[in-house]
Amino acid sequence: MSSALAPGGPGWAASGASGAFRMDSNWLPYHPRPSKPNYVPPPGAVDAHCHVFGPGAEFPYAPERKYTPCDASKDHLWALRDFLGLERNVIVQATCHGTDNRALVDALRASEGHARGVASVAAGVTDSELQALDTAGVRGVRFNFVRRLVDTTPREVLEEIARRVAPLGWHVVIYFEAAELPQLYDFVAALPTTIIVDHMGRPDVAKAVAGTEFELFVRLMREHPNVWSKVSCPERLSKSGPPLYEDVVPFARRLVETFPDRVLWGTDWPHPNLKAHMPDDGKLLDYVPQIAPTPALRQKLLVENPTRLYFDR
Ligand code: 0GY
Repeated sequence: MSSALAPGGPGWAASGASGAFRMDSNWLPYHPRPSKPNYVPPPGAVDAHCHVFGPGAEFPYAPERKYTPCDASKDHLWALRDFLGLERNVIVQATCHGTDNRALVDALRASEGHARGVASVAAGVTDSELQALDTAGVRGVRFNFVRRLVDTTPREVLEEIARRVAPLGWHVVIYFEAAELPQLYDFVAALPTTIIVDHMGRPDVAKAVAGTEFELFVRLMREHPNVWSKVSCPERLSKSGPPLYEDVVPFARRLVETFPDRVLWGTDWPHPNLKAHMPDDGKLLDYVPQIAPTPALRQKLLVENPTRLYFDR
């Protein structure tokens, strides 16, 4: 890693323009000077939800995208990983790249085994394309139901994709809003792979942690041992705000304590679509002991669970 890229260093600042692309004017770029976390993660800790964006001049953003981001290169991601004391990344294909996984694959190949990926694929993906993604380090596909991010894909198409990737040992990462879960419950429960739900299914944290909405999500995990959750993105869910995001803590902590072997954590760097507040990535790491209050829980959350899911082969 070039030290010039270190967070806060001269090469760190986000570029809002690249080739033919300009970051949306109502967007915030990633944090210009993340703080060094007080919490020191255990050896082998994984950031299991983060993205690379472009650079757009090299890896163009998809024509069908709903937003144009700032560039966020693989080298910046590695610099953040090292700065935060993490060792590995799981890079999730973001909707601004559609089903063109070239930026993701480029990052995985350059990672020297320190990154795995979650791709987005179209209905017509061939077996050899899936095999090439697998060789690069892809271990899952992402289904996105968040309407501001994507146009709808028919469920039959998604079911077919899940059937195609299951023999590779891949899982499905699924992103939805809590209000959608009643309609999605049976679809999710019937998928034939391990399922990872992004950001706890985006609960409304103004509601009770033991209320009907979050209970449905807990029931999904309780009744379906193949369902995991990311306990990431307090900054997206919180109404009380930074730096503690204290209103999100009871939701994440409940999942970590109830399902300690099926939770993952990630920064979500470079934090797409944030318009009011950009989190300090160091503070996001300091949030981990709030939601995983013992060393044993943190070892599972940051090391054992993501390693088992992504890095055992
Ligand atoms: C996230 C959240 C968001 C965006 C995407 O792929 C994406 O564009 O996932 C969001 O806007 O909530 O996990 O990065």
